[in-house]
Amino acid sequence: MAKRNGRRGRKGVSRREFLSLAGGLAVGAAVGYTAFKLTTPTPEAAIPYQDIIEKRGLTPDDVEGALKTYLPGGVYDEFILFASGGHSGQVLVFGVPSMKLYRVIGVFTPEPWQGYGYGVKETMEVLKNGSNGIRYLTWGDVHHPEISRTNGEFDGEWLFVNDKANGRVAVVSLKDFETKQIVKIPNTQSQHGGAFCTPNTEYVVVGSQYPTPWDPDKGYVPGETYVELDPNDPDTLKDNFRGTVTFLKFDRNKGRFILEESFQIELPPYSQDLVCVGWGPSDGMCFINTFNTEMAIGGVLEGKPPVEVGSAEYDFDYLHVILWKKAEQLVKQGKYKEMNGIKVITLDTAIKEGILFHAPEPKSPHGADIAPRGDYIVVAGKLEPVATVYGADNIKKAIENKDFEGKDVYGVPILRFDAVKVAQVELGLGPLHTEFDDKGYAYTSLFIDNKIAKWTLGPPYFEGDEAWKVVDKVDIHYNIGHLAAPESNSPSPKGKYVVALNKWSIDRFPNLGPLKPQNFQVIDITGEKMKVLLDYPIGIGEPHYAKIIDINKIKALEVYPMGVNPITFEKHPYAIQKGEERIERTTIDGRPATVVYATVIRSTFTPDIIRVKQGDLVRIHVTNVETTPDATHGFAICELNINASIEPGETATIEFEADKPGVYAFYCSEFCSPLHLEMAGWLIIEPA
Ligand code: RUQ
Ligand code: CUA
Repeated sequence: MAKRNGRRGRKGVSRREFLSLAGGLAVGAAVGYTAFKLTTPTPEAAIPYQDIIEKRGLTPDDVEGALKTYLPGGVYDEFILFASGGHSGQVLVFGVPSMKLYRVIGVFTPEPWQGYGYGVKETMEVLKNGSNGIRYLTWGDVHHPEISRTNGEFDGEWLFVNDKANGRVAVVSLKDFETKQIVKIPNTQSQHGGAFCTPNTEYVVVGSQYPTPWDPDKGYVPGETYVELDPNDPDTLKDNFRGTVTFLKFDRNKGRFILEESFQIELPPYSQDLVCVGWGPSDGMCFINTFNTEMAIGGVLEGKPPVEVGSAEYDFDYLHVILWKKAEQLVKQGKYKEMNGIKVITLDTAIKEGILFHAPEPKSPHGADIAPRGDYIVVAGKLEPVATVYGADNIKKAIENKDFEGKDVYGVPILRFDAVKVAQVELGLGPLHTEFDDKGYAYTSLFIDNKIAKWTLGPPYFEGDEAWKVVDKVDIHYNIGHLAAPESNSPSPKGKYVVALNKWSIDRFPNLGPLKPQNFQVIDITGEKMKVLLDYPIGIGEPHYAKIIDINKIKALEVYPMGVNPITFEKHPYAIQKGEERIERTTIDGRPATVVYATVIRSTFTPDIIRVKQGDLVRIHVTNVETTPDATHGFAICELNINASIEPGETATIEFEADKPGVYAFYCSEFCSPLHLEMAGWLIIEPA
């Protein structure tokens, strides 16, 4: 494998090959490339392209990849890719096709350069309110980004991401690319199946992953709920654990989840995996693939099979089919139980009222993805070399006709497999996730084969013999998990590229130690054959999924309106104008405090000497009175673990306890001006 794409023994491009290639490219080239004029008679007169190609030993494929992904400064990418940062707790923002990294967003993890979680009160509160009541959480395992939607289409206003490790979801505004809210999902320990929006972002849907310990009356409370987990009791999971799917009400104007208007459905304690939410013919439904319907818990020291063996016993697992619009009605009718601040439709009620069904899925499946018209749901086989395709109309009809083939151990009806399945497509080994383009093709990642398979959807995308056929495969490097195509999983995918999110990179990059980077590969899908254009190593936590959106849909702010609190987008109550700076000694909640009203502008802090008393609570309200784009100032206080990043127009509150006496320099931590180093001041904490 290591040598498959090694650089040894490759032939360079001849001048003729290069010119014909470049000429072909120039014809269809986007703005920026046409100026190249590669087809003029003597291109080598100006720049010795051929020398460069020969010296660097580039192949025609290399040159094509370079020309199709190179982006000159000042020219913008066509698409923006939001990648989860995995266990970095961040979101990474790239351009496609260039793979320029434009932004790293601290979400579940404090991020000092953004002033996120290092003394800035507003951001500390986001992290604190989003913790779980037993720990101040400073990391998350980000898996699935989602963009807010209008009529099913990505609208570019809000970004949602989940934290698998702690059962949380966060809201990021795409006006300033900063985190606004983190919510701990009640009654849920881990959470893999989020975040996915209903077509108009009425709700953000999240599914639990590993079974949550469950008290039938009290649900789950971290640090409190205790149940028996006994490897000798085959019913231990069945009786004492549950899964959940949560519909978090989203207030689009405020950019906040509202738990009081949200609801949850209790699910069997299988491992819920990926969620998808339908539109068109699948509108009102959501789907969750599951594994471990065997409810194995392991116990290798107790002589039991490990989970991965115990959970592969049955030939079929279940795709949950959930009628969420009907569930919403049940909540309106009061058919719920309030548990830990959320309305819960119990498993019994869900069965009795007919909002939960199972569709059989071949053994340990993975992923659930909806075709552009909302008509097909594709579930990949993972352990089976096939993708199983379900028809939305078939599912609706089977539910209506009670076309069942039995019930699970809880009494959830199982839809007859042959009634809901419309196709099974043999793809290759280890199929995981499927994305779609604008021409009726599906692209499925093959983890074990190290490939992406391109295949045709059935009618009305492709008819007759052309339907459900693999048409191409491309090698990727290596161990691909998700893949992402522009605006896939929406009614209007844009095609053009697929980005492979590869877990391993092995020999693709220099060896910089045992922890290798993940590898993103940009793949051109415009031709008959898919073509890898670019490798891009990810030198940070493992991205799982990514969403790609048309760059024109992003409408970010240049500067904040003056005196705004970026967390709420409202006027900060302590914003001031230049000339209003002052220091006040006062009491807050009955205790001594010093409150400072400060401004920053190139290259001055006002005030620049701040005197407080030991034992004070200190609040420094800083307004950046700049109106120039990019004129950000930092506010770092030496030794106190404090750094704020204050963007033009922003007001932020730095809060800390003056618990130890001392004299500390503070300074601007953003190189803002020629006198940036002089932009400094003193914090004096006088001994009590
Ligand atoms: S799923 S391991 Cu997105 Cu393939 Cu998380
Ligand atoms: Cu302000 Cu450096």
